[in-house]
Amino acid sequence: MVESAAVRHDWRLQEVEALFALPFLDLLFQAQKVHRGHHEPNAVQMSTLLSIKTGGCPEDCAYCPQSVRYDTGLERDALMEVAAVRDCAVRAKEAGATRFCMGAAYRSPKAKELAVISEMIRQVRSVGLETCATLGMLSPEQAEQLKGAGLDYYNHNLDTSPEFYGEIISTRTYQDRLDTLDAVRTAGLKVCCGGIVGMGESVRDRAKLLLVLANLPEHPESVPINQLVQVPGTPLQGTDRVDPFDFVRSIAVARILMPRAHVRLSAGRQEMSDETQALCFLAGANSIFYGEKLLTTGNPDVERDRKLFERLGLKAERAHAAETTGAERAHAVETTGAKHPHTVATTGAAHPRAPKSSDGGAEHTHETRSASA
Ligand code: SAM
Ligand code: DTB
Ligand code: SF4
Repeated sequence: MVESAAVRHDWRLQEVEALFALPFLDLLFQAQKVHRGHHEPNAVQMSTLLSIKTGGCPEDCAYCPQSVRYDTGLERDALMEVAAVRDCAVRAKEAGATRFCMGAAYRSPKAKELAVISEMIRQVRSVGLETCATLGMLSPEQAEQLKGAGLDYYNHNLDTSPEFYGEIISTRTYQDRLDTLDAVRTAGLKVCCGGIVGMGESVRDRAKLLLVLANLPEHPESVPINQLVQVPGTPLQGTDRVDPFDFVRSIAVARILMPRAHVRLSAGRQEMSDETQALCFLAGANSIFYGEKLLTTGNPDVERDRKLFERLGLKAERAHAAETTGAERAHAVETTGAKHPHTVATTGAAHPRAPKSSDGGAEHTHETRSASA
């Protein structure tokens, strides 16, 4: 690994737009340099998604098949039973995932629902997986409750720039989202926050979304960059498709602005060629959703990913220490076996269908990180 550059929180729009305007190869070279300064270059973190409550959502997000306002033919499902969620987590772990993300089509969860979900989090943790949830808006008390249940990450996306946001969602504000992110961070949870490319936004909107993320007081630990999955019945069905190179550019700029974050190549992989995905990894993506389903739409099957990882020499990254936050993280030694005895077995060897683990069975993975956050 080469020496890490300082992590900045004072990016200017002009600088971000200048990155987007670089020749493609110059941008990728810069992103790859940053990537190698902060991460193991051939390791990819793997999260599996499960929709624990599907459809019937009162919000009007124009991209989303789960909104009650659009006729997408999606069947609604009530909140799942805890035992069924646990079974899915066991299968995800067996397939090689290290993090399990539970998604619910809520505007915000109710107390009764949060009590059940807290139990799901405890069960998923006991399987030996990192936990993530995405349940809509949270109050500070709800975020604390989830932290108390052992939640590691909370996913809440800004989706797009503050300026374009109103074209996509009218039922909650950008500030509502920032408030939830603040509650999540204050509760000591790790933040997973990103957006969607391909909703008809301009390059400036992409730059502005990444600018907001990069200038947060602390960068999100995970930054999911989704390519819009066009679902018939949603208002965004039929939007002009994004040029794959422009999608790769968004990944590269996210990598440069937020050097320590895991940038996740998220929704949209099923429609991407292997070559486009390889360019995303070269641009600094080091996380994926793994397993044949996202929430309600498809994702590449495990076999396709296994072959892709093999062809590219990529390895599955092992689970991180669950309890480090803030200042601790700046010097964190990323442990696997010590804190998460159950995650040790999450390797290619134990699960022949899973992409190979990144440290080949070593006890610890050390990550060099700049201390200036
Ligand atoms: N209801 C919760 C919320 O919106 O906060 C959690 C689930 S919601 C499905 C999580 C995120 O998935 C959205 O913020 C959006 O970024 C992403 N998403 C939803 N539908 C998508 C689609 N069709 N294509 C790409 N990303 C999508
Ligand atoms: C995120 O940024 N992408 C995921 C996760 N966070 C929850 C969701 C993608 C959903 C794609 C459409 C669907 O499957 O319903
Ligand atoms: Fe509801 Fe979340 Fe879909 Fe928006 S993105 S409609 S809040 S499930």
